[in-house]
Amino acid sequence: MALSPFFVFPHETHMNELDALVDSARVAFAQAATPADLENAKAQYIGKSGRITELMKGMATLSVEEKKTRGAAINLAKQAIEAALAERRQALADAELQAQLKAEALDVTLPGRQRGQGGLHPVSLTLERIEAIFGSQGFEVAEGPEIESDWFNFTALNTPEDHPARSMHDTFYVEGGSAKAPNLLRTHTSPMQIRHAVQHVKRHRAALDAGLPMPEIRVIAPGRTYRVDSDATHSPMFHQCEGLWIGENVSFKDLKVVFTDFCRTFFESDDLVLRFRPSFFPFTEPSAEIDIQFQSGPLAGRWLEVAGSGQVHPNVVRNMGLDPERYIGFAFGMGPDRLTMLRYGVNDLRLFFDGDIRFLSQFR
Ligand code: 2NL
Repeated sequence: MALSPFFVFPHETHMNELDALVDSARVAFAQAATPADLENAKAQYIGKSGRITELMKGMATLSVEEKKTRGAAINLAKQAIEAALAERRQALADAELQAQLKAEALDVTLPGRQRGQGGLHPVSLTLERIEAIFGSQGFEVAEGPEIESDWFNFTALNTPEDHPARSMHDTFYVEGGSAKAPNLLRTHTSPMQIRHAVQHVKRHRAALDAGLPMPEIRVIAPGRTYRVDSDATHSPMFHQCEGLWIGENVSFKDLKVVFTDFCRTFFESDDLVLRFRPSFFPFTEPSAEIDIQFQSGPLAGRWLEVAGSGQVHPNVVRNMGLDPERYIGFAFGMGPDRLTMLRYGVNDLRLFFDGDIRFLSQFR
């Protein structure tokens, strides 16, 4: 586009020194990136020893007439600089406010923080299933102390004084009690069944003494147990659930029926068979290991040991306060930790007790 004939190039204008001063102040203010920079720049122009003050002082030698016009011109320049300063101050304040608003921005459309949903431990889920299944077969649930006396944990259960289970290598002994009757962390939940049976017998003492029949004892004892043992399949703390059934007419057949029903319900499969394999426990005679075999599914074909069992030893029946000639019973003991591993296909017991929520939360 052609230039207008009235256009004048800037270098041809007589830009007076005051205009130049105002321009340079504007540039200096624009370059100030922070309020502190801006105040420094301000001092150079309108501070006590700034350029404007210098110009004012320079008027001393002028005539009154010259002072008037020169003073007015300097004042105009000063006002222009002050206006530029105010404008820049505002701009910096606005920018700072915008930055702060941006930093503190709250996106109200984001989903709220959720409270973690709790859930039961997989072994607790197993214990609940065990209690529900045996509950439906008329078994009570007995819970009690984890610190036990030597009597309830060993002696009442017909365990000889020199039995290896009583050694310091196998059992955690705790303070309290005496040398002859030490306290310990229970190594199984049978002591709780003895306690339950003793209470039951006490409640029905009068009937028993009158030769009247006593209601059957049908109880399970789930809970924490402790042994000096630690590897991929043993933890010093583990769970146990024992069952006890005592009456005048209870037989091994009843145990088989009850336990077969339990296994089929617990593993949600009727395609499963049981095997009772002769074994030995101090508190039962005869004794048997209970193995199960799935006929289909991922575990099919292998015999899996799931419980120990047997007819309650006459000495143990006597320690419950009952006549072993009249009362006979069956007991079994199983490991809920191992049952949980089988049910979910977990191969390392320690995963249950490491407390890693990523593992544990898969089961709830
Ligand atoms: C096992 C073995 C068993 C028992 C536990 C028991 C309890 C009383 C009387 C007699 Cl009160 N016996 N319990 C009997 C046989 C085996 O458990 O291997 N458990 C995991």
